[in-house]
Amino acid sequence: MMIRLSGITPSGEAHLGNYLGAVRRWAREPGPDDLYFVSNLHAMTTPHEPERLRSLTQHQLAFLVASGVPWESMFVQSDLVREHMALSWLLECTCTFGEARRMVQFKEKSEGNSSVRLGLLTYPVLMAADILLHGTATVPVGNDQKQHVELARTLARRFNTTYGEVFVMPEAVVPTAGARVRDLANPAKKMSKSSSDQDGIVYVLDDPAVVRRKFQRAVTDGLNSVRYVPQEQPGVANLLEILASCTDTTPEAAAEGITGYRDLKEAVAEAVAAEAAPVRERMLDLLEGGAELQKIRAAGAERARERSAARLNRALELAGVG
Ligand code: AQP
Repeated sequence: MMIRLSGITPSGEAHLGNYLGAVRRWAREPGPDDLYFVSNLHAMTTPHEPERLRSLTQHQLAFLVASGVPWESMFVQSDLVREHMALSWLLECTCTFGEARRMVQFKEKSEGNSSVRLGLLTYPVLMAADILLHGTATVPVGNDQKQHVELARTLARRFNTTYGEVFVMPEAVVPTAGARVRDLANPAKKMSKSSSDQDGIVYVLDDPAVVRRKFQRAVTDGLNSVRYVPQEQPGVANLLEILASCTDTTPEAAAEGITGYRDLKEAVAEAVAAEAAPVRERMLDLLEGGAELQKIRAAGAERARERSAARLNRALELAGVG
């Protein structure tokens, strides 16, 4: 089995970047051994509200199901909280403080913050536990997460040689190119769940009128020229990339026949609303019904537990605590 593991963190509601950049691809090109999980334990490294986290976890699971990601391949991380935390502890006791402290994301996110949660330091070890628990062979990650996969490899190697062979050696792979969606209000930034400016983010659950309004307000430039030149016209390029992604074409081809920014914004808003409509409807059904989502969640947890039990038990035994 060549398990490929990807996750989505419920740090906010699902947006167009999550969909066009990742989740639509997970649905369109699922590998036979792929695993997808809602990484809700990772949403606790910064202050969070328990009820909101609970509901965002359901929201992101519904998003995966509604987008067409095979439901047999998904689970929620906290449904295996004992398993993930047990392995995380074994790995924390395998990792040095220096290794954890060297993580670039920790350095960046903790700088100037006087009340950093310890979880921000240790979350790459939890990520290593996510990866190693399920026997993952490949982890599609961007540059910002490569160092964490490298840490998972270091810890797997050290544990295997110190205590005995148990973990598959994971490898970071470059994800198949998906759209890189930028913030509509600030095209220099990527569209992000935790962004403070709501106007720049198009949520999957936004109704079509809201989608239209957000695109009408999207930042462009004073050139009034619809062409794909990202360095000179980042706002227009972002709109063309979104339009191209929704209509399965190239940004250059998407620009053809569109003469003004008003028409461009209308065309993108229409394409996005059409692309998101089935996902939005299915998500709302799943969230309203509850029972179907609960069934999928429980079955996913059961499968994930079965898949990981022998490996975890072996690791505990090798470390002298099982
Ligand atoms: N703007 C984006 N364009 C393309 N892909 C994106 N992804 C996120 N934003 C964009 C991809 O969505 C998947 C799930 O994301 P995640 O939950 O793991 O975290 P993230 O990348 O940190 O997403 P956000 O929305 O930016 O969240 P916050 O604000 O909490 O950091 C990933 O595959 C990601 O690449």
